[in-house]
Parts: sequence; structure tokens; C-alpha cells
Amino acid sequence: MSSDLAKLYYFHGRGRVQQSRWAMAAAKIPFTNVCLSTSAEFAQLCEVPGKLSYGQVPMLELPDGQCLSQSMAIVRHATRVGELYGTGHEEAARVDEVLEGIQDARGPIISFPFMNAQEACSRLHGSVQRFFPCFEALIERNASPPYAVGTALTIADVLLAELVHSTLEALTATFGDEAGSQVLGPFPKCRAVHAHVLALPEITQFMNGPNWFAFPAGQVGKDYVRNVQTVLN
Ligand SMILES: N[C@@H](CCC(=O)N[C@@H](CS)C(=O)NCC(=O)O)C(=O)O
Repeated sequence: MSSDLAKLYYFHGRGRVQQSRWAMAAAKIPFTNVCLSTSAEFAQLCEVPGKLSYGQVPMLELPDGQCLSQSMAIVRHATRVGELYGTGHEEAARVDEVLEGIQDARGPIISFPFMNAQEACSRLHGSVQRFFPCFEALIERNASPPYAVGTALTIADVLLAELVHSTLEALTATFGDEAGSQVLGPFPKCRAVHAHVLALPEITQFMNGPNWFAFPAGQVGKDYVRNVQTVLN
């Protein structure tokens, strides 16, 4: 079945689809979320040939009915549609270099609701110490602040902003307002990318619209974990 709007299938929360949502918003692709609530809904999706290529969500259903799995394939599709891959092959390769670093750094954000919050933050802190100096060096090398690659916005900036944002949310939810600025204080270039991306009208609209889900801490996190466990049974 097709409709005017692209549909992102996932659970009632962030998880592995959150980067796709930021990418779709930055690329100005209108979309809606289809949030699974029951294992029957998931089983039904799995049974339709061509819907879930890997028997997994996230999945993006395009308005013409075509379905695309794998969160980073969805991110890259939105990136190409929104022309956020930089200019030329070399910049695209540099964008990928940042994206893959973000994937390596982002594990503790994904596992956050499934762990004790303090332990999750300790892992997150380790990840920040390991990867944020690298992001700072990449932005420095690019020499066109605040951008990580080239002289205009790319998906590298958007997903770096998402990582900074989620990190701040995790630390603030666990240790209070000061914690985020303390941990991210030594990384002004990453914070500048974050500020720049958050000021974009399409991102402001996304963050204040129906496609925005709260960070999965506290009760939100517990509800999300229950939802995932129910659906995956
Ligand atoms: N590499 C995939 C991983 C997707 C994934 O692990 N999805 C999980 C939910 S977060 C899932 O659908 N698991 C069900 C299963 O594997 O049976 C992506 O990034 O999209």
C-alpha cells in the first residue's frame, strides 16, 4: 500500500532508528513513524515478501511502496536525496569517515535503556574520551568551522550533532544539568557543530514535532524496553 508520506517502522522510541530520523529531517523528507506495539504486528510484517529484508526494523517504506532496511542505508538514502554528502567523491569519503567513527562511538547510547544508568554513563564517558578528540581533530583539519567536512552542511555534522545531543541528554538525565557541560567542555568544535545543527529550521521543527521521542531514561526507558521485548517476544 502506498501513501504520500515515507514511513519509518520501528518501536515506540529512539534506538537504532534515531539517526535515520535526524537524517530524514535534515534532508527535508517528510515522514511519519509507524511504531510497533505487538509481536503479531512484527510477525505480520515479516511475512510480507519484500518488506523486511533482514527480518529486522528499522525499515523505511517509501511513498511508492518500496521498502529499505538497515538504519545506515536509510541514513545514506536520505543523505543522497538531501544532497548532504558533500561535493565530490573525496568529500563523500570524508563524510563516511566521520559517520563510521560516530557508529563506533554510539554503542552506549543504543544500550542506555537496557543498562543501569550509571554504568551506561560510565561507558558513554569512556566513549567520549576515546572518540571526541578524534572528531575535534577532524573538524580542525577540515578548517571550515563549524563543518566537519567541506564548507557546507553534511550528514557528518547532522549525526555528530545527534551524538552530542544524546550524550548531553544521557548525562543530564543521570547526573543533572552540569554533567553534560563538564564532560563535553573540552570539545568546543563538536559543541559548535551541535549548536549550528540545532539552529537549522528543519531540525528545530523536527525536535518540536510528532517525530521526536524523549531520551530513554527513567520511565521512558523502562516503557521502551518493555515495548521492544513485547514486540520481539
Ligand atoms: N544493522 C541493523 C540492525 C537492526 C536490528 O538489530 N534490529 C533489531 C531491533 S533494534 C531487530 O529488528 N531485531 C529482530 C531480529 O533480529 O530478529 C540496522 O542498523 O538497521
